[in-house]
Amino acid sequence: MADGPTLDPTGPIALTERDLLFKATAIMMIVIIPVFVMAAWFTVRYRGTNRKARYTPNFDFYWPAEIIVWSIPAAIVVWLAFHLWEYTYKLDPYTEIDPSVKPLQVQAIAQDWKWLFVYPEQNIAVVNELAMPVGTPVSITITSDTVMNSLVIPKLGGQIYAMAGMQTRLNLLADEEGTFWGRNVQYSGTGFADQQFQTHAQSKEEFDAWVEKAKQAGKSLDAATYDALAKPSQKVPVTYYSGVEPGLFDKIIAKWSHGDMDRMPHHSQAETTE
Ligand SMILES: [Cu+2]
Repeated sequence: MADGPTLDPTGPIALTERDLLFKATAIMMIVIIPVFVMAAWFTVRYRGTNRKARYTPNFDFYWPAEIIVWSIPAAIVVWLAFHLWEYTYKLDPYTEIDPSVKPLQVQAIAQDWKWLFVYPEQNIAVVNELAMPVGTPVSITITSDTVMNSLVIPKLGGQIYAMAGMQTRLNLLADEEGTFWGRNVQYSGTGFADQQFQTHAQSKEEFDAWVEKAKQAGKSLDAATYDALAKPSQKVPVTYYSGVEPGLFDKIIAKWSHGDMDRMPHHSQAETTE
């Protein structure tokens, strides 16, 4: 179902999000369906020409009706509030999916108008393509080297904002092999429409081969190459870099945080990039 990735998830995060969507929709139907039925029924039954319907112009209060119209919506609001609270913790994008497994680290950097993905442990980088082994949790730290962007891979999970001078985080897992579409969903100007990428969820062997392919690129993402890449460009083809300038991700955050240390990533981040 290529047209409805949110309704056809391939990972536990997107699946849980869909569960909540279905549950909330179903529970709201308890009010919505009777309202639509009654809207049609009352219109026909109490039409001016129907002399059989009871005419009660002085009616103004009836306890059973009050109890029904207040208690049912109140119960639904309580139910929705409880489930949103529960799922907000369950789906916290900063929470590791499986604390017993070391996640694959990826750093996502939004640029005008492409996504740069850095794999600090593999020391590679790639523009507009993401790869991950199936069944391995992926921890994506996200920032922007331009205006606010937002990262989403609908088959795997919901969107997280990318902001200059700040770091956000998204933990995902693909439990089936496949190629999943992702993009920026925060309007950012001229090249926004084409700021898309494919995510390849692969077997461990295929992923290792993918890393090897990047390592053969023969072109390293040093400071000068990065500055050239960061300039606005559109419909940028997939590009591999066989090396990455150490600490690049933190430097991009530092560039926009103007020395405001509270907004800098903390120790865990510094350790993974050094
Ligand atoms: Cu922010």
